[in-house]
Amino acid sequence: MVRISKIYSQEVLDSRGNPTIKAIVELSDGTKESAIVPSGASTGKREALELRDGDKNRFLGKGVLKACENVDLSICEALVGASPYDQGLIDAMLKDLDGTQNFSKLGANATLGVSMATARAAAKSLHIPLYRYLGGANALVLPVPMLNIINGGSHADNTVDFQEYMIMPLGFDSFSEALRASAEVYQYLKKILNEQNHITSIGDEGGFAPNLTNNTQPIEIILQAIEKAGYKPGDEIAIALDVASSELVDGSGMYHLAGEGRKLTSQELVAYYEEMVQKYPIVSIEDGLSEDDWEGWSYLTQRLGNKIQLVGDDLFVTNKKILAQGIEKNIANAILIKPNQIGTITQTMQAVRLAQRNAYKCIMSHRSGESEDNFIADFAIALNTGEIKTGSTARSERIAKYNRLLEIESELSNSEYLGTQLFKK
Ligand code: 2PG
Ligand code: MG
Repeated sequence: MVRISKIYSQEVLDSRGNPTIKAIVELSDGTKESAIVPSGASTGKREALELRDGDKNRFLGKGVLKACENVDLSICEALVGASPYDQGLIDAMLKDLDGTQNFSKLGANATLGVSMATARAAAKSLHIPLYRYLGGANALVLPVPMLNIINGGSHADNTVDFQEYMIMPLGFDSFSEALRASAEVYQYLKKILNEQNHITSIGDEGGFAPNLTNNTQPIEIILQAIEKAGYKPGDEIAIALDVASSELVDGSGMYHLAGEGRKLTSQELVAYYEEMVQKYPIVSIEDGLSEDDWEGWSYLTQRLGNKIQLVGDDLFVTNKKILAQGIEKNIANAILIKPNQIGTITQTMQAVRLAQRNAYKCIMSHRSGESEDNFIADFAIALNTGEIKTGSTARSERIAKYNRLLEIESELSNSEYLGTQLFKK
């Protein structure tokens, strides 16, 4: 029987130059695999704990040596000798060893790194791709990408309040064609920004970060870029937003649109979205209201839930218990899936299953702090999420995921790209 023979870690850097964990798992058959954990900037309050050292003399307090030590000592001791092929048991052992609800003892960065690296090692040792190991013969849906081509909010130093302006290439028959069209739009967007004398420096997720005067101007410019590239806005390429509004709300529940110089109640913000949805081909809004504003969310879902995808990110934090409350209260109709919000592969899969059973859409997602690790590409296919959010068509840590999806598409004989079917009722 193949067993886990060694687990250890290394402190490496993420795409923002902050430290993160690389976990390495070795098996008794000689297999060795690793995984690098991502890190968010606009994090939800109820996410699992990302353990940082707090030692101001190293990496401004952001070092992860304690989390590395947890991998090297207690996690290694507990898991050595276990079968790598029982992901559920591995992740249950990690949960038991930690003993808290949110991995506040070991750190979710430590546990997720080990959880991912174990799955990779198991797949490699069985000589099958990761998507096949995690998803079986039914893993075949290439996800529609959400490409964040204008960055604002806490991902860029500009005047745009909303965090992400994304394009969704729906009117295409394959992932590779959809990605090509998106890359073309990105290049035209750069040309247009240049022509209009806007800066073309980019934000954390590879989207441009121009200083624009309000939160609809980015949409207008993106629509021009779609047309210039020769595509039909809406039918072929639609718009998705991540407002990340938990970052905009104050203690009294008012939403500050600093770039527009105004403050809105949640009802007023919903009315703003309704106007936008009427005017523009928007198919999805993420975190339209804050993680604590469940009453507002209920109203938002009543107003727009039948028309567009409403995604809970900070709202649900990939947590099946919180998602269950949302389903019960009829809040949102989709969930963003970020493995490091919850801390293990198994718990991530549980959230996806619960969502799919209740007809909530799932979007596999990167974090704003990423690395060359492309695990989420395979994971999206394994779980047939149908959608993935992993940045623009620039910056290698984003491209690593897209290139892996291209590779998988060429490898699969029975792949499906949902395209326009994604939002068909
Ligand atoms: C988000 C993410 C990823 P962060 O809000 O959806 O785009 O950002 O990783 O900073 O939470
Ligand atoms: Mg988000």
